[in-house]
Amino acid sequence: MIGSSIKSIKAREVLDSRGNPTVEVDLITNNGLFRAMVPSGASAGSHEALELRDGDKLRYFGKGTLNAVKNVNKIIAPKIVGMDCTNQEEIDKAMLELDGTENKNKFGANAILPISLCAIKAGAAELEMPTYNYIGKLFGSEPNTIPLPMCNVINGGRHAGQENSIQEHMIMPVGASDFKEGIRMVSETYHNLRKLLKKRLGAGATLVGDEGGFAPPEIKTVNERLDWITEAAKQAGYEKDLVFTLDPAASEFFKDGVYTVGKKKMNGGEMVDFYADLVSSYPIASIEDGLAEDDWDSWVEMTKKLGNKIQIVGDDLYVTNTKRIQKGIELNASNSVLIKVNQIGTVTETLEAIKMAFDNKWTVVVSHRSGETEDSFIADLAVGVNSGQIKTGAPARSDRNSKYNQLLRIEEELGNKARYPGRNFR
Ligand code: 2PG
Ligand code: MG
Repeated sequence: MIGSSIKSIKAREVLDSRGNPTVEVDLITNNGLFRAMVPSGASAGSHEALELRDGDKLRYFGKGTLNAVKNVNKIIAPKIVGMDCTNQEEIDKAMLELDGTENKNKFGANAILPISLCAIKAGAAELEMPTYNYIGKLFGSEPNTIPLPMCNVINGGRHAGQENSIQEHMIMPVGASDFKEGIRMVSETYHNLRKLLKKRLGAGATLVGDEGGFAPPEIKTVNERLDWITEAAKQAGYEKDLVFTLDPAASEFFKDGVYTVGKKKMNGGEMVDFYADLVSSYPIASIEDGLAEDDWDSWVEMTKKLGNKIQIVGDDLYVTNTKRIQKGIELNASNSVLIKVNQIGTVTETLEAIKMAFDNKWTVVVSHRSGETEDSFIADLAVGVNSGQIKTGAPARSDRNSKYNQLLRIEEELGNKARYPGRNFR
């Protein structure tokens, strides 16, 4: 087939938004150059596919990715070059077979993923489609939904250099009539929060964490943080248009059966009660990773108690892995899944995870990582599968806004066809 075969693949080490090395791949077909970059987590789940780091302490404190780069250039590329770029499943399958391990332990998911992402972009170009439409074709959907943005406005936990703290405090503009209006509501609220913080606590309180949300060290409890956000939303005039979502990233403060939030120590049941209290006091619509990644019993308890009121999202719990999602479905451990491409390592497996969730009436939140790049692929992914929700940080910093900006473009491109879920996201 003219134009569709992959002519070359080349990887290199570049920097992510935290200044850590990551892998970038250039893939060339007759249609030109297609590029993809790999994101990286800080509060990563222990069941994720392997992120291969060199371990050479003399380079980037051991975080180098030269071995992953070498795996692409020397081993994977020679097998994939020559393949038809529109054959996504075959490309991903070939890489999985070549790696041959359960968790991409041989090459690293950071070697496999960028090729998979480049292939999607090249395949879309070959078929003269926008990437989201090509994803829709592979997924069997008619892409028309611009996702609700779940925007992080206060960073805590690992992303803000804190311990025993809720990680992400987010707002979702459910009252907007389209994405463009939604992102404006969020941005104006974010800037109002900045003004409030500066006025009352000084400029130091407006410094930001890894995902662009403010990280005021003096505001320690989740209640106080939500109060500040409420005030900022009120001042912006959007109090009724925004709901809150949280990602406590509970595996980070769970040890030997005990959850420690601030100075408070709780067991799983008490942790669920803690969330139940919050849900009755604030307009919280969604809680992700409220419990630790292997504390299945507490997840089941939380879903029983709060599952019909709010969205309960598994991130570290499922790691975009159909085996773990299947277990969650059988146990009724949540009603939603977070999707991160680098947790699993190929586009094909990512789409399978999303399909499994939808087939079981779960919601899906497509997500960034705390270490990001300028690659905006996840915006196309969210539209391509009609996920209805995307979590990609504060409406600030270009690593986060590259995704929001791509969604603005897609919404414009879809014109009258574009749908925005608003309050009906569940
Ligand atoms: C999360 C993510 C992204 P990280 O926990 O959901 O917000 O963080 O990439 O550090 O795992
Ligand atoms: Mg999370």
